[in-house]
Amino acid sequence: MGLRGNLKVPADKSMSHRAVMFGALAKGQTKVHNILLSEDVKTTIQAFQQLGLTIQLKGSDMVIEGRDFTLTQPSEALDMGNSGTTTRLIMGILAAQNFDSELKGDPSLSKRPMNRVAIPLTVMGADIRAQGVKGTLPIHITGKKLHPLDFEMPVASAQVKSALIFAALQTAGKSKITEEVPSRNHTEQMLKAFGGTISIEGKKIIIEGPQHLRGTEMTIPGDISSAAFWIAAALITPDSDILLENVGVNPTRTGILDVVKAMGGKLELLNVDDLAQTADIHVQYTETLKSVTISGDLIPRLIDEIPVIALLATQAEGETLVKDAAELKVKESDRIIALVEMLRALGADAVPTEDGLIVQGQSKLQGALVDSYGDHRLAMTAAIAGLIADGEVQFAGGEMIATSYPNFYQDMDKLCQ
Ligand code: SPQ
Repeated sequence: MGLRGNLKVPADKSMSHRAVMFGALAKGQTKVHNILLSEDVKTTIQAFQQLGLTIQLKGSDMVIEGRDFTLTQPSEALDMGNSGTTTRLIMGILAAQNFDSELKGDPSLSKRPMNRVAIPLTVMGADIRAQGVKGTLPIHITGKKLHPLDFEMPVASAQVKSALIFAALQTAGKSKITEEVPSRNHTEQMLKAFGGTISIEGKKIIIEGPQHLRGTEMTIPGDISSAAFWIAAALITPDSDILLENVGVNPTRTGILDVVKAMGGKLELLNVDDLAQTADIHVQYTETLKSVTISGDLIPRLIDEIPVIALLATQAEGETLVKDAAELKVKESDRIIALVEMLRALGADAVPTEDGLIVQGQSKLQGALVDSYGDHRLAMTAAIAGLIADGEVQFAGGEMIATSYPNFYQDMDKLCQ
């Protein structure tokens, strides 16, 4: 049975986190419509409430009374849960505040490297003490007056870039961040929407601080990283024809659309709004998908979609190669190892490489008990595999899906009726 009908996917997670943070740091009121209330975004909201913010939620509308960069010292450690984005971005904010704070996280987050943010912030004069060797949580931050930075990003990471932008906004002078390979630019775009200034000169981002921002009103579009699961599901499930409405199509996030086109998938964008960077995505079952090579600048544009793209590759003719994606090793799980293990358990032909994986298509998938490693994107990939596998796909850790997509199963039921 195919997937059919229209669906409004949940709001963008990256943008929702940033809307809370900018709303907190601006002066005056910010109204955010269609905010994502997933576990990760709730983590951000709760952290800012502990930092003294008044945040009102009514359905998916949020009203936040900004504090003009002056937060209150929290009375206990801020719990970052499973959210890498909350942790890294808040480090850039707290490093320049006038108080001490402590960050802790769940076991998965407590393994992820925070040095990538702590090191450049320390160069700015920040005082950040981590307990683990790789700068892992728990972390203690003593707020300091920072000085500007001229930094070349060693890895393409929107989280590192955003942390440094938040720090630079609170620092007198011109900070420069050079990004060899561009990563998602929601922070830069949202900064402008809140009345801030940022200049982009080629690969260099320049922020002159200190700045004051003003509250605004915005609507968050659907998350292309969540839409990706239904795009893949519809392409590989016979008799599928779906329309995903009002999805964010910021070009720094649309690598999956380029890959699907290169694979020969039946996908078209309708109602494209260039200004809002949104579109409806129409996807149909495609009998013959071709293999592709995914590498270089394309990787940051689809980094979170690689698990479900790899599943797609099991149904494509030929060899799909993913390279330059070593970043996958430091996500909610080691997504190279965990993904290959899952695909193999399902009967697919997949091998890990140093910086990615190779998938040989086409394989008939079979039901199996697989491990999602407590990683929401792997759990959703397993659930989509279950739509086409012969037999049941079972996995533990399904509750982690709420990290980014609380209504995942309801939406699956809607599309699979
Ligand atoms: O927040 P978290 O846990 O790091 O979330 C993930 C995800 O799969 O949802 C990564 F595991 O997305 C990151 C993404 O990989 C969200 C993000 C952002 O909002 O800035 C940027 C990417 O990470 P990075 O390290 O490339 O900056």
